[in-house]
Amino acid sequence: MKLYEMAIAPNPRRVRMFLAEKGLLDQVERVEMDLQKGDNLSPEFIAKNPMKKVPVLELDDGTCIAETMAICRYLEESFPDRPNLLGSTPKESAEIEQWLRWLEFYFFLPTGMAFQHLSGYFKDRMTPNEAWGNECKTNVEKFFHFLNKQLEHKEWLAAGRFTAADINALCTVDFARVVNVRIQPEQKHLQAWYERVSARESAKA
Ligand SMILES: N[C@@H](CCC(=O)N[C@@H](CS)C(=O)NCC(=O)O)C(=O)O
Repeated sequence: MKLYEMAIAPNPRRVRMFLAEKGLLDQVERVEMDLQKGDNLSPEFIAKNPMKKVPVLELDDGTCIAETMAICRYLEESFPDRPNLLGSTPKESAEIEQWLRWLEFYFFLPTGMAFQHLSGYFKDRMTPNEAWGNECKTNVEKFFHFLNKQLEHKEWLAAGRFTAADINALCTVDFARVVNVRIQPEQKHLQAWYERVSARESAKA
């Protein structure tokens, strides 16, 4: 398998951390792309993912899978003997899915929008709107508070154990640094969870 990615980009990190938790990193050849230079806009790459985004997992038969969670689901189902990260009962799967959707819609997307609209990183392919960037950044700050409250009485976000929800939240908390949003000193539950998840070997992947 080949993973098209960029090491510093947050979505590929979610996949690498997932692979590391499953002990599968060595089964994947990593192909580093330069997104700002536009490696993802070449005809060869568009043939792999017409949405022009990384990560893309290319299977040995040439099939290309785009979308972080689609890749993670493929890995989860292909390697069922490895640690489960997406739920092993209907109730667990539903709770994890609920969190994945909250994290995607109300945390990752606003963080990405704030980054794109405030930094101008992709100004060659979009028109940044500072007011929208600031609105998104405010929503990211609100989500930090939400996470802190949710973690008041639990160690992990979903299913009472470490799951893909913790991976996605960690990668987004770290990504939020690019728009200057950080865990606040009073957000003690979030900080304790952050230290727990960051201490895992997979967080370095
Ligand atoms: N929904 C996609 C988002 C992928 C995405 O936005 N990837 C970013 C890097 S983290 C990218 O490739 N950006 C390049 C661009 O927008 O030109 C996923 O979950 O994989």
